[in-house]
Amino acid sequence: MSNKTFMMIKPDAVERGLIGDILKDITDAGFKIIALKLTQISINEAQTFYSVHKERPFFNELTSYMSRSPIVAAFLEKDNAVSDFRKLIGDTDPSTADEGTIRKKYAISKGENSVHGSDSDDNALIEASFHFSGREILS
Ligand code: IDP
Ligand code: MG
Repeated sequence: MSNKTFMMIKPDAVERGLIGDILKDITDAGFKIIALKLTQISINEAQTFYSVHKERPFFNELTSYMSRSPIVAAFLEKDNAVSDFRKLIGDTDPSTADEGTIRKKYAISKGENSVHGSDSDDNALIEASFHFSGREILS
């Protein structure tokens, strides 16, 4: 499964009308969209999705932000999808992200950083399964 990754367009970017721009950057970079939806998660779902961060000082800020308005969830396919997507989005903090990366172009802050990208093949599958049923994923 090393050719798939999961991503989200986060509330700050959906609120600013950036869904189209960000999806274009992703497909221009060679990723194929194999599942896609506009949705909104509850605070409880945000706490589950980000449970690995539950001891971090920003956990409450992160989970209220991620549940405050709609997101776009997508499952993507490309060779080396996880690492290539992390390169495409750049550092967590836009102030240190490389020029041309999605976070450098669009993110507001380290917290409101416009996009999520899975950090491993295992997490890509876990995160995609959180948002998509089998029949929503193209093969
Ligand atoms: P990543 O999204 O680049 O993998 P993580 O360290 O896994 O970064 O953190 C998950 C998310 O938590 C980040 O994308 C960001 O939205 C938020 N976050 C991370 N560090 C901070 C912080 O120091 N303050 C506020 N929010 C943060
Ligand atoms: Mg992470």
